[in-house]
Amino acid sequence: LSLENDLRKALVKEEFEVYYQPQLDLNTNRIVSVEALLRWHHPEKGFVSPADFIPLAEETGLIVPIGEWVLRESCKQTKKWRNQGHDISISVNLSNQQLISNHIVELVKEILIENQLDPQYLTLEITESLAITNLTDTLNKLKKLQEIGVTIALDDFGTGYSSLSYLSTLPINFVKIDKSFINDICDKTKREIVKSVSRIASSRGLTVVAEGVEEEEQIYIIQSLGIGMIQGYYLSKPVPSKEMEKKFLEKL
Ligand code: G
Ligand code: G
Ligand code: MN
Ligand code: NA
Repeated sequence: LSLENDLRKALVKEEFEVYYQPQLDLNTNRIVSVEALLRWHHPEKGFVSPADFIPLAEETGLIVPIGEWVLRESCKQTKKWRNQGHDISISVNLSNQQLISNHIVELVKEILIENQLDPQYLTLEITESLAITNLTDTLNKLKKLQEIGVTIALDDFGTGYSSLSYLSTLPINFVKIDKSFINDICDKTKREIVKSVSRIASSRGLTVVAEGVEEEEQIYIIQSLGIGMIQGYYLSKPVPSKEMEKKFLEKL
């Protein structure tokens, strides 16, 4: 309960920070995008992992204002990077509750306009669990977001109640294959699954992203499976904006 109280105050007390993790396009060998990942600097506990506070934020509904802040903050940062001449896109996690909220499409539009960021540079990551609740409403919102030019990515694919049929029924542009599959990519069975997902996704015109790439050897296999983009510790862990600039953007 005390953590919940602290979480309620965290936005006003400006204890949140957005970290960024690069995504590499294997065809051009360029960092084309970064994923925004929220961090909480708790006044006493120090760094609280999102794995611990995101579920709490979702239970309490606090994820709605917090998620709005992440979206605004990361779009602002991306516009700044683009103004500096870096051709970079932003990928932001969207929680179930944010998508359910009535004004989500208007909110996304508003934040893009506010930052003068072209919708083509924003990707919203949704998860499979979110896809099955309020299906008709969810599908409509996702379609509207695509209509305004925003990219939709299906995150953590292969976990939970994943289904290959999502790849042909959901209005999505990207599919991010969960790191558990990439971790075991040397295992023949896992590799066959990833291969199937990649083939079906490609036939639908979806871009496939491999998450959790840690070793160089994984990249050769990933590339042979027709996967176009990678993300993971091999490139970098999520880092603050300044570090992102130093490590990746200044070289462009
Ligand atoms: O970043 P890791 O960086 O430890 O993130 C842990 C979990 O928290 C992941 O499942 C990630 O998707 C989720 N997460 C991180 N930032 C955000 C955010 O801004 N919004 C939502 N909804 N989830 C986030
Ligand atoms: O659930 P989502 O995919 O949005 O969150 C990504 C999560 O994966 C974050 O917690 C992020 O820090 C973590 N992550 C990113 N790259 C790697 C990696 O190479 N290995 C592992 N173990 N975790 C990673
Ligand atoms: Mn994600
Ligand atoms: Na993921």
